[in-house]
Amino acid sequence: MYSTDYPQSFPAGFLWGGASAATQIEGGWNVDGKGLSGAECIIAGGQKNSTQDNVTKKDLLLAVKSQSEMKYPKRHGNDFYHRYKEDIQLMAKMGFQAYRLSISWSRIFPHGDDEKPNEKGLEFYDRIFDELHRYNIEPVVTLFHYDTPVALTFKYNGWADRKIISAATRYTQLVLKRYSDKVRYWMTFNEINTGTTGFHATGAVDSDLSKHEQLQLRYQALHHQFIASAIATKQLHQINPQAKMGCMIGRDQTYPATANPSDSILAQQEDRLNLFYPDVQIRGEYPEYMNRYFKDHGIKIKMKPDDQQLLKKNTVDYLSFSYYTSRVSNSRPTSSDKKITVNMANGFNNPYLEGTPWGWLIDPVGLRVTLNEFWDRYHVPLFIVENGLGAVDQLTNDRKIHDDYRINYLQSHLEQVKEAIKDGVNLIGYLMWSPIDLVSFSTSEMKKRYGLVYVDLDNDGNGSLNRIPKDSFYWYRQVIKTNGLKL
Ligand code: BGP
Repeated sequence: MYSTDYPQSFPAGFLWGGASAATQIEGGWNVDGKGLSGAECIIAGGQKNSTQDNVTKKDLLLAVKSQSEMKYPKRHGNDFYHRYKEDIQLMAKMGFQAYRLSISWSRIFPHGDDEKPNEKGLEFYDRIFDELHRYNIEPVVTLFHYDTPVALTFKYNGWADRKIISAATRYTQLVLKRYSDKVRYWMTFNEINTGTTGFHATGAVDSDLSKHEQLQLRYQALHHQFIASAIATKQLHQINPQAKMGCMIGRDQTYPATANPSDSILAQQEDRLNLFYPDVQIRGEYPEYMNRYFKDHGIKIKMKPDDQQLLKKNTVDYLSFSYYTSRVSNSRPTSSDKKITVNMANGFNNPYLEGTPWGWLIDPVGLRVTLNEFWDRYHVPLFIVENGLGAVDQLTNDRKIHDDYRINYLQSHLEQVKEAIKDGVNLIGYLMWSPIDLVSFSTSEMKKRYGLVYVDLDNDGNGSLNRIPKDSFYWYRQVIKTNGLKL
């Protein structure tokens, strides 16, 4: 019988917690046999940002050199490598039920494709997962979070060469198996939809190419990631049929600038360049609209005969995404329409929204729209695996951080999440970014802070690394305790 009941709030079993990534937290880059990843060298080196288009091999060589000379203290992340027990205890104090982290490929295979894995690296993640389980915190693990081993950039130009797939899937087979009884939730590529901007996602140096050649190379590299993702999904389902594999995209809800149909069609076209990724990974095939896009832009994707079947047969179990902001498509910008780039996406300013100190537009309702649109489109479980506010925090004399702005941000987004659940969306959980302050990815700064816990470390690497809970820490603890009843 059809029931008109609808959920009133967060369901039982909803996973509350937070998220981070190896490159931005771990540190410990020069211990226990770890190799380097391209993105972490660039973050640490500070010469360039790895989300930029103009990273060259020379930059990478320089960054590797600076790394080995230990010139750049930011490379320490927040030193999670040595302080994980304290950090996990703090998460437990907030009542975390899940924590998302990524495995650093170059900690396991220092050069990406070494003959033997680095046992010390594997043991590190064993310790992390065991520690999390001690507090009943479910690990949620990203296999690739912007950290292709730098050796594979030199060898294959990262994901541009199909040969990287066998190295990548040897790594995924190993870790999926090794941690099969410790991890149930996995995801393949972090924000795979940012792969056409910058160096970070594909680990491919293409600064000497024309714009068109660059796009060709990046879409080809992304095809290789789709294939590696499908293989990893197949591996997981064979190893542990109960475990779940997700895809992960960076979501900026897209609005037309006006009710003019030309803005609407543009918004749809630009949005599809992001929806393309979950379309492939959830529906198992390249969508028709991309054929036209590729043709119009002179792009040809080289596929092997079995690729299409592989994609079709190995779709993911859930859709996870980050949400920080929204964007505006404008087909007829005038001089007063301000162009902005937020979260690696280009768009226009939205006069209805306020921005963060870094200009990211704050749009909680956009999150509800996203959740509803994703649920309507895919009907697979959804998982918010990043949402948070980057801000400058002030440590007061009595060693407190009164971050009501962060509480407001998280609270207003959670209110909309609750509405989306009432709308009928099937949501697995909410993981805020990030429990402990970490190095910002797009700016390589420490002062752009996201944590509920403050880390005493400045942009130049000075500080005790001591942890201090912020006001938001106590607020979030209450939210989790009441399963979102008290926001
Ligand atoms: C997402 C990335 C994260 C994280 C976050 C915040 O795009 O997945 O790694 O960094 O954005 O961005 P930023 O650190 O650039 O402020």
